[in-house]
Amino acid sequence: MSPRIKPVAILPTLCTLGNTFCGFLAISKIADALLHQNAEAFRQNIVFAAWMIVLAMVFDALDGKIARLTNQTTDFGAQLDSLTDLITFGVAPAFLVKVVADYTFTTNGVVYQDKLPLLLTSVYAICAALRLARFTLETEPDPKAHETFKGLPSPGAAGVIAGTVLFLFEKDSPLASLDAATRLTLVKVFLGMPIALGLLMVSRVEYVHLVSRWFKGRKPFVHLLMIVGLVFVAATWHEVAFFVAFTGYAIAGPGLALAERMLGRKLFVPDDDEDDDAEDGGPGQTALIALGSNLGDREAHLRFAIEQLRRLPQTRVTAVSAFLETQPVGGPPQRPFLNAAVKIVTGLSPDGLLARLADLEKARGRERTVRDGPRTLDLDLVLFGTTICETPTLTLPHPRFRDRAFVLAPAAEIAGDLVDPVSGKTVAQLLVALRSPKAP
Ligand code: PH2
Ligand code: MG
Ligand code: MG
Repeated sequence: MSPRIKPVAILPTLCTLGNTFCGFLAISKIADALLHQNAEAFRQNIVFAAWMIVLAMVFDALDGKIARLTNQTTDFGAQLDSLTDLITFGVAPAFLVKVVADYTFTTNGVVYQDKLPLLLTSVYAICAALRLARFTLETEPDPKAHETFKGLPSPGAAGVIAGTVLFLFEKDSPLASLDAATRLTLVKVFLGMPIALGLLMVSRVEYVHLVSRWFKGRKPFVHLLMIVGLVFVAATWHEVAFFVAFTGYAIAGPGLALAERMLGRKLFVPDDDEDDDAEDGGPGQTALIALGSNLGDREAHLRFAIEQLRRLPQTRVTAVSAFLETQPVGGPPQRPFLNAAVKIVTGLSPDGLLARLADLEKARGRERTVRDGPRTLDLDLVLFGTTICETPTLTLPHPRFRDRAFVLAPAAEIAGDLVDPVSGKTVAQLLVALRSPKAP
C-alpha cells in the first residue's frame, strides 16, 4: 500500500465529529450532575446527557448514510466512527447508569456500594468496545449481511439506557410522580440493564437493520404515513416512546430467535432490495469494469457478460471496448486471455454492483481454485466514480489495475479520460506511464 494520505470526506467526517462532541458533552454533563447538591439540578444535567446520546445517534445514522450516498465511504471514516461510538455509546451510557445509581442510592439512605455499580457498568463499556472492534472486522462477504447485525448494535444499547433515563427523570414522565421507594426499586432494575445490554452486544443474536429497512429505496405511501405517525408519537410522548422503542428493539432480537426456534422456521427474511439506495434512473456513478476470459468460448463469455450488464437495474452501459487478445500475466501457464472494458452509469452501490458481477461470473461456471488461474469469466470493478475504499471484499480503485496493460488498454479505448482518484492520473495517462516506465 502506498504511504499516500488519502483524501478525507468532509461532510460524513463532520457528522462523526458531531457525534464525538455529543458523547463528550454527555460525559461532562453527567459529571456536572454530581457537582450540585440539589435534586432538580441533578435531574436537569442527567436528562441533558441522555438527550446528547440521542442526538449522537442521529449523527451516527447520518454519517454512514451521507458517506454512502456521496460514495465517500473510507477506511478513515469507519475507524473514526467506531472510535467515536466507543465514547458515545460505550463509555457515556455506562457512566450515566453508574452516576444515577450512586446518586439515587446515596440520597435514599442506601449504604454506599462502590463496587457493584462499577462492576456492572464496566461490563457494559467493555462489551461495547468488543462489539465495535468486531463490527469493524466482520465485514461479511454477503451483501445481505448489511441487512442484519450480529449482536445488539451499540447505539441500540445506548438508546435503551438514554430512553430509560428520560423515562425516569423527564418532568412529564408518568414515573415522575412515583414515591421515593418505588423509584429506588426502579433504579435498582436500571442498574441491572448494562450487564444484559453488554451481553446482547457481544452475543450472536441477529438484529434487523431498522434504519436501512425503513428508509431504503421506494416504499408504498402508507409506509411514509407510518413513519410520520411514529415520529409524531415519539415527539409527543418522548418520555415513554424512546424507552419503549429501544427496549422493544433490544428484546426483539432474542425474542425473534426464540420464537423461530420454537416454530422451527424463519420469521424474518431479509429484503431483496439492497440496491434500491439510489433513485431509479437517477444520474448515478460512472463505473469501469474490466472483463477477462481464457477458458471455454472466450468471446461468448464476454458477450454474455455485456448483455447481462445491460440488464442490471438502475444501470446503463455507456461504452464497450473492442475485445483484445492478451498474453496471460501471472498465475500458472495458461491460454491467452480475451480482455475487454465496459463503462456504465449506475445507481447501484459499489457493494451491490460487486455482488451482481460475482453472480454473472458464477453463471458462467467460474470456479476459484488457483490464484490468477484460468477462468471462464472475470469481472473486475476497476473504478467507481471517485470512490476510494478498502474493505475485505472490495478495494477501489482496483489495487493492481495501474500496472496491467490488459486492463488499461481496453479501458483507454473507451474511458481514457476517467480519473484514478488515488494517483490523480487519467486512464490514458496511466497507460502511457505503463508503456514507458523509464520516463522521467
Ligand atoms: N487476469 C488475471 C491474471 N492475469 N492476464 C491477462 N492477460 N488478462 C487477464 O484478464 C488476467 C491476466 C487475474 O484476474
Ligand atoms: Mg482480474
Ligand atoms: Mg476478479
